[in-house]
Amino acid sequence: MKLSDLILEIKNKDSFLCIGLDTDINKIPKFLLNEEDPIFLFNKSIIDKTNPYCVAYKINTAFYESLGTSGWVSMKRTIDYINKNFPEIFTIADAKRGDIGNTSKMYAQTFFGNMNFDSVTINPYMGSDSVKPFLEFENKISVLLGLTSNIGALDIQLKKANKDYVFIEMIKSSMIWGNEDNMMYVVGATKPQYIEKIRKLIPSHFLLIPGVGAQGGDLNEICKYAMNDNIGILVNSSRSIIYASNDKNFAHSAANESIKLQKQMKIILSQKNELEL
Ligand code: NUP
Repeated sequence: MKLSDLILEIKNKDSFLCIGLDTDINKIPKFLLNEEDPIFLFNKSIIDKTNPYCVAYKINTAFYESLGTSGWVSMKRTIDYINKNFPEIFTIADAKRGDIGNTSKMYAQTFFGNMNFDSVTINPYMGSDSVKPFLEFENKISVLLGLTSNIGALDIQLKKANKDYVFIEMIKSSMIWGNEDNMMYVVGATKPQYIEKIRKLIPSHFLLIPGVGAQGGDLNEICKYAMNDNIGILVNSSRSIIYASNDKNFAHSAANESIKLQKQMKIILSQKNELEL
């Protein structure tokens, strides 16, 4: 998918919501466990009810890989289901890969070539040769970890290197590896105080912002600094949506949580439009 298609979908749906399918076999409703593929069935139910309110689904691969072969099968069934039934929805493999070039090429083939995700998250700290193989795929987007939402971001990313933070130096170096059409950055919703600085450095790149919901990030605060003329952000929420309830109506509850966020996003988008008029 091209970035321009994603922007169109954001405008059509008045939403920049990304729903995280962090599907944990220990957290899904117990009655699903009798089914042949509970993980896929859970995802399918969530997707069927929430797709009108979101523009992206993010599959965190750890939840699937931890189950071995059956997890990979559930992941493939999920991505195929989205691509077949909702091709307008952007998909993200949250896999945080990256290795020497020779190996990164295989990771890129896994998530772009074989699994057919639109994008994959990449840990960029091994440098340009570890990211380049992902950028060679056409109409795919590499999402580089910029400033992450976790407390451990303080340990390295928010230490000073030269005059600036390590993560700022990383963005400065990496922004020339690709362009605004094939690269995005992850910026945690829990660290809004750094977003203005990031936007000065990369005014045009899309940002994938996780951390709203269970991690406590504030949607309005993020949007104030992170949005650009092309909207420029996808905001992810996983647990607060997909585990909104644990009974037979779980997918309906997930839809209700999605609607709450989508409504807030619609207001933010219309306020932005008014300001620009
Ligand atoms: O900095 C990051 N923070 C983060 O939470 C980068 C991420 N990729 N994530 C992922 O976003 C995390 O692994 C999980 O899949 C999702 C957030 O989930 P939740 O806190 O909304 O449940």
